[in-house]
Amino acid sequence: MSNRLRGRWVLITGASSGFGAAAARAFGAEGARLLLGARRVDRLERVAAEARAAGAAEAHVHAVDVTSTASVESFFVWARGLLRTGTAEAAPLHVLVNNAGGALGLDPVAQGRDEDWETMLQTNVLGLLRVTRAALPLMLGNPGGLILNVGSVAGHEAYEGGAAYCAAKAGERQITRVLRLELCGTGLRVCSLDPGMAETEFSLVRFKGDAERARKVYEGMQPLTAEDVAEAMVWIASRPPHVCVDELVIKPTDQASVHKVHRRTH
Ligand code: NDP
Ligand code: 8X3
Repeated sequence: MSNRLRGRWVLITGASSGFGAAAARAFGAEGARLLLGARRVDRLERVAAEARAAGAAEAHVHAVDVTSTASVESFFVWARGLLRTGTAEAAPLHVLVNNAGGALGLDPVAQGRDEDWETMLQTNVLGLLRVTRAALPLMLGNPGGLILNVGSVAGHEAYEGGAAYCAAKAGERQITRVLRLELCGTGLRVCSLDPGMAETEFSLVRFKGDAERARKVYEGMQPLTAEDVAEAMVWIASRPPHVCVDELVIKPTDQASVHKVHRRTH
């Protein structure tokens, strides 16, 4: 692995579990400096300790709820303090991983719940916009930086019960494309990393704590792990500055499409 990430600042939202936590450990192993956000600070503290043990030059945590502009703004006041903006030692933010998000429910539109729809759009779409708006001043002027948005195969394919989540991840994909156009010429790179089935807390959250229903999602097939996805994130971020991975779809070998998943019966 190159040492392109050593000492670089990497900010990860949704770092308290799943992809975000694995990303903190993986960027940590590259010697990066980490700014980690999510709502569960106790979990973030644990992840930061793991990232430091893996080799992170620094790992700092702060609460953020991406559904709230005020929360995102106060998170960035904290982040700017650590980056020491406006001082002689000011350091740019090199990588922003917009990962916070997820799904709630799998109800058909006819039975859909407003609060689920609103949360999915607030986190996956508006949260990503809020965080990106706040991060951009810390990234502009530093070519080679990367905004890495976590999308999903749900942004490419439709499935029953996925109306709001598929819409949200299609929205993420379009926002990524818009940013790619808006930032062309700044040297900043923008990527949508779009995973298929990965066993994290995603399904537990989607099914509101129903562990048995969550377990069944991956029954008989081998899903991606959070580490598989984090490894892809590090690869994308450590390409040379003139290389932008615009979109990357990563799926389990057992998943050919959202509707075709090979499951072993024994
Ligand atoms: P997890 O549920 O394990 O992680 C989700 C993370 O998002 C948690 O750290 C959670 O932290 C954070 N989060 C959720 N809501 C908010 C909020 N309002 N403000 C701040 N942070 C928030 O799932 P994954 O790791 O799988 O999911 C990460 C991303 O990957 C999501 O965007 C998801 O949609 C996407 N994805 C997941 C796939 C999968 O199969 N697992 C496949 C494709 C994409 P906290 O609760 O502490 O705030
Ligand atoms: C998570 C993968 O297929 O449940 O984004 O939408 S899927």
